[in-house]
Amino acid sequence: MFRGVDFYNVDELLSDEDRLVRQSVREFLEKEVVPLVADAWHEEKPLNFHELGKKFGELGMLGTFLPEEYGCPGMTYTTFGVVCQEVERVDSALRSFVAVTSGLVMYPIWRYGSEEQKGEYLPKLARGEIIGAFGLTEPNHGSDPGSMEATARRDGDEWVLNGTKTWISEADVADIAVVWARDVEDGKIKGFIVERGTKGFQQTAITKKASMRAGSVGELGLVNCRVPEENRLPEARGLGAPLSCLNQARFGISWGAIGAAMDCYETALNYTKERKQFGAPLASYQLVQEKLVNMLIEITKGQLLAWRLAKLMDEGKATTEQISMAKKNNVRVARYCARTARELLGANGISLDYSPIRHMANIESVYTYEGTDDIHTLILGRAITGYQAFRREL
Ligand code: TGC
Ligand code: FAD
Repeated sequence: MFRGVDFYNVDELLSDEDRLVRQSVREFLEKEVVPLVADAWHEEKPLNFHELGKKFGELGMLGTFLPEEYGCPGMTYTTFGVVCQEVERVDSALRSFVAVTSGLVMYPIWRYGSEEQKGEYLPKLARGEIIGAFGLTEPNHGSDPGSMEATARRDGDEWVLNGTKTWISEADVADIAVVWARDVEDGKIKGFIVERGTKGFQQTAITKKASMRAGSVGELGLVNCRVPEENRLPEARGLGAPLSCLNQARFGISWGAIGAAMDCYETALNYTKERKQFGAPLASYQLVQEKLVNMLIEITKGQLLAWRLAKLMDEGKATTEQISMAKKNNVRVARYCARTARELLGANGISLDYSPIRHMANIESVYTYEGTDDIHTLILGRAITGYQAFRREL
């Protein structure tokens, strides 16, 4: 079993609960999920999150950081980070499912929902009984969700929703979706819970992906889709509401990406110790050692950044920009490690019998979603210079 990459004794910074949860998650994943992942990815047959989700729920992996109410686990952001690291070590699609459920579906309901909405949906989501999706991105508005075209029109006790959300994780299999649309009356962005089967609500899968093939992504169509006023998130007012949810999921990515990087590093280390060329193990050559050492250094820096961010999150002190830095840096680390590990495995590196090429393809999604690498650069650039460089007048 994987023993972890821990050159700087980061484990000592974790609590007993963090380590206990990690051990249970690791044992479950190694036994039940690892054997399925490469085939699921190869065949683009997404893992069954309706089945896996229930076990994830039992292990406290869904909404980990939410307080112990409405059936939520009541642990810390640090424990959530540890969970994300474990699942993404196996496959990024697993972390996507955990981060979307926790940060993009449970969090908005907990933070912006009514008592009835919390009582209705949070226990089921925490137990993995239902699956959720988060619809923000549109065909014409990805990095700039503030320009979204989806509309919400009040009609008596109902809202009529129109628009298209695309590239939505678990869109096709979700039982509920938290969907964002602009109120045609006051121009403000509002959040709605739309249930599967609602008239005018279409859920379709996107296929032929060359990344995240063990998970599902799709489109949500809203065609005169009517939802009752009770399904509007009453406390969500404006773009800040969906963006605050992104903070939670971006935090999960900052830990998760290091999990993928660790798996790549460990695979490359084991392989180069075994594989001989020119009569000696690859690991005995200086050029190979340099690559392994650089991976380990980047992983260790990323681990420390993620750990510190978790502590700031637990204290309620993390800023959006600190989250951006950790997301940006740690996804870059994963991208670098996946590519380097792939290289160190030679021709075997392009086979799905080894994990690096799968991580490498998955990480391209992670580099793009939850704010592209460029968008996080601009968020940080705005913070340190005071100039926003997202928009320009033409
Ligand atoms: P801007 O004027 O900066 O902000 C509008 C209002 O929102 C507030 N705000 C935030 N609040 C909480 N958390 C954040 N991260 C926030 N960022 C901004 C801000 O204070 C303001 O509030 P107020 O009260 O002053 O109105 O908005 P902008 O339109 O200029 O956009 C800024 C920008 C570009 C940074 C933002 O649009 C952005 O982050 N774009 C990236 C879009 C993105 O990340 N999409 C992700 C979709 S979900 C997804 O990818 C899931 S992947 C699946 C998985 O996670 O596994
Ligand atoms: P664009 O915004 O069109 O960007 C294209 C390129 O232009 C990028 O390189 C970008 O960095 C660059 N760019 C954009 N603006 C600027 C600028 N101002 N200055 C410089 N460069 C710029 N969305 C959801 O709402 N929910 C989900 O669950 C979800 N899941 C996803 C799952 C997967 C697997 C993927 C791949 C995407 C998912 N997304 C989801 C969508 C994701 O959030 C968007 O893809 C992302 O925000 C980028 O938007 P875009 O693809 O439209 O790219």
